[in-house]
Amino acid sequence: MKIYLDGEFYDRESAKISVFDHGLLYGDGVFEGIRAYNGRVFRLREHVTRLFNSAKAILLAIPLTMEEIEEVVLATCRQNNLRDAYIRLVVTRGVGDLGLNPNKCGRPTIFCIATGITIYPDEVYEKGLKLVTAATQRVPQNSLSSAVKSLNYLNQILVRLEGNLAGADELIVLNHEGYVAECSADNIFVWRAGRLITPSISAGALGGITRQTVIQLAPEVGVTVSEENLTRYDLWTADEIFLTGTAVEVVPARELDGRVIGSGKMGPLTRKFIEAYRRLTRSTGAAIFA
Ligand code: PXG
Repeated sequence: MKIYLDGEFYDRESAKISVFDHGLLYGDGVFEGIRAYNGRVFRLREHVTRLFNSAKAILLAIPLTMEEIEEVVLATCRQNNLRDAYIRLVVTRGVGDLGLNPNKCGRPTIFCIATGITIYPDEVYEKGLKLVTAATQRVPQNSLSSAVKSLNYLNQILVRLEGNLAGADELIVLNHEGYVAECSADNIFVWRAGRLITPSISAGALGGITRQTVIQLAPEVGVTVSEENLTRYDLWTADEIFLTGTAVEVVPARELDGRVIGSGKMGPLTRKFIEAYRRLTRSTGAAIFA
C-alpha cells in the first residue's frame, strides 16, 4: 500500500506524522471519505469543494489548488492500482507546539489513503438497519457547524458508542431543539404520506454528497424532495426511511426505537433509489487511469 503524505508516497509502515501535529493533538483539521467505482472517483469535485469549504470555515488555508488535491486523490488510487476504492483525504493544521493556538503551525499536513472497499453484505440492504435515537445531541450550529467535516468526531463517536450499547446499527441524532438532524455518519430521508423529506443542513446535518446525489436523482425516481424539520414521531410513523452515505450508499431502516418502519422490509421507493444510485456510481466520475 502506498500512502500520499505531503508530496511523497510512503509504504504503510513509514507513512507517519508528528505527535506535535495539531490534527492529532486537537482534532484540528478536516477530512473527506470518498469512493471510486469501476476506475472512476465518484463526485470528486464535490468532495474537494466540501474539503475546501470545511477548511475555510476553520481558517485553514490548504496550500494546494483544488485541481492539485484532485490529482492527489487520483494519483493515490493509481499508485495502488485501485479501480474500486475507499479513499480518506485529510488536511490537518500541521505541526505546532503543545499550545492549542494554531499560530505556531507552519504548514498543513496533507495525506491520502486509498484502500480496497469492504462491501456490505446484500442482507444489510434487504433487511434494513435497526435504528435507535441517541441521547447525545448535535452540537449547536453556533459552535462547530455540522457542515464542517472536521477531524473532531468525538460527538459522533459518542453517538456510535450508544449504538454499540443498544445493539443498533445506526443512531438518530437530534438537534438541541429536538428535531432530527442526521445519523452518526449518514444522512436520513423519510418517505411519509406521499412526500420525501430530509432535514436541512441548518437543522444540524452534514451536507452529504450522497444526500445531494439522492436529491438530484429524485426526478428520475419520480418524486421531489423537501427539506423540513422532522420529529421522532414523523420517523416512527413513516412509510419508508433510508440513510445515505459514501460508505453505505443508500440503505433502508427497518426499525426505530422499537417501532417497525412501514412494512419492516425494504420499501419500493428505497429500492428505486438504491438502483438509481448504483447506476450512477458505475457510470460517472473522474477517471483514475487516463
Ligand atoms: N453525516 C456525517 C456526520 C458524516 O460523517 C455523512 C453524513 C454522509 O456524507 P457523504 O458525503 O458521505 O454522503 C457523513 C459521512 C465511514 C465514515 O467510514 C463515514 C463518514 C465519516 C467518517 C467515516 O463510514 N461520513
